[in-house]
Amino acid sequence: MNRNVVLATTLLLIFVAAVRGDEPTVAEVTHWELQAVDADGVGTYSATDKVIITGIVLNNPEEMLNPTPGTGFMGGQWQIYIQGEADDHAGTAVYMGQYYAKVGGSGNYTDEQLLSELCRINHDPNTGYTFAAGDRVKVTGWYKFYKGKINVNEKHQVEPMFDFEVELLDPATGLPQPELITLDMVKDSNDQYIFDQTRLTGCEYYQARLVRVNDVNIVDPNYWVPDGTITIRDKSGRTFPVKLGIGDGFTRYAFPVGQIDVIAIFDQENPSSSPPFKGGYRLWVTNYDGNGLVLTDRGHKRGNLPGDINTDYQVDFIDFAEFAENWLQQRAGLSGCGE
Ligand SMILES: [Ca+2]
Ligand SMILES: [Ca+2]
Repeated sequence: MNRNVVLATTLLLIFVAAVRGDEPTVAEVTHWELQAVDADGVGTYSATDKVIITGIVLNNPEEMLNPTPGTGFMGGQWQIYIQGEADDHAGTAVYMGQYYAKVGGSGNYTDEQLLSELCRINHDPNTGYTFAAGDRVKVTGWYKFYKGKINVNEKHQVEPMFDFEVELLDPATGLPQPELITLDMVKDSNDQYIFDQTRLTGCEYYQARLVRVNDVNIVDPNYWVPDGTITIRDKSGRTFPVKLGIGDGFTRYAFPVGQIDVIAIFDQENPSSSPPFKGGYRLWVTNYDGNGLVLTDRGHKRGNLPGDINTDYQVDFIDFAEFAENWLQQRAGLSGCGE
């Protein structure tokens, strides 16, 4: 073929590929780029079909949403938050669910399919390592705007081409230092959420990142249950909702009393699915270790007594009763993988 024919053929192939759209476009983006919003809080990123993001995993997914197949409206679910590093001051949630057809998606995963997918995304494909909070990872996937933020997800499609991949960059780098905020940085003097489209101040600046709020108290401890939402209040009278995860600490321990600190993922889930998306901000604490002063799970268990399930530094019938109650339970997506 002469050079003109080669050029013409190449252009034709590019044109055909573009028209057919058979290869999704993908680019590595910062969380900051991915989370851009307009004046109504609607996500504006659309430069590529898929994105590649990197950062630190902030939570263990099974302490946030129940992965067990068939549970809840969406069936088994899985979600991690990934925080950007250095000057990438943003973060992104990565979500997967079982029953996409309930929300306009292409179908549902069977229980077996869901378990297979959970096993896949809980482990590094190159080493088999089980991901945990504090790992540096790379995620490649599609994305979809939902109630105030752009999530990396499967766009509610069950076909394999919509899968996302999680890969390990560095294991056990540790959680980022939570950013210390006061409620007057995210609530105005009328106790209303501060929304700033530039994301340089207010709630948007902290979305999907780890924050710490000091010297607050819980005003409605009757909502202290797994997956419940409590309210904290500071000395100025400003309040903020704290969504509790489903970590076992919320049943094991009483709520911390008096003035406490809170370490949490700053989240947004707008009450409405239509704009504006300027509300629904909340702090999400996925587990509590019973320390009494800080609403968080420090992740450094004391005692070193095997069998001390409730970590009260003695092995006795209380531990045994819990052991018996949970006998033969398996954690979906972690147990039975690769068998
Ligand atoms: Ca937002
Ligand atoms: Ca014990």
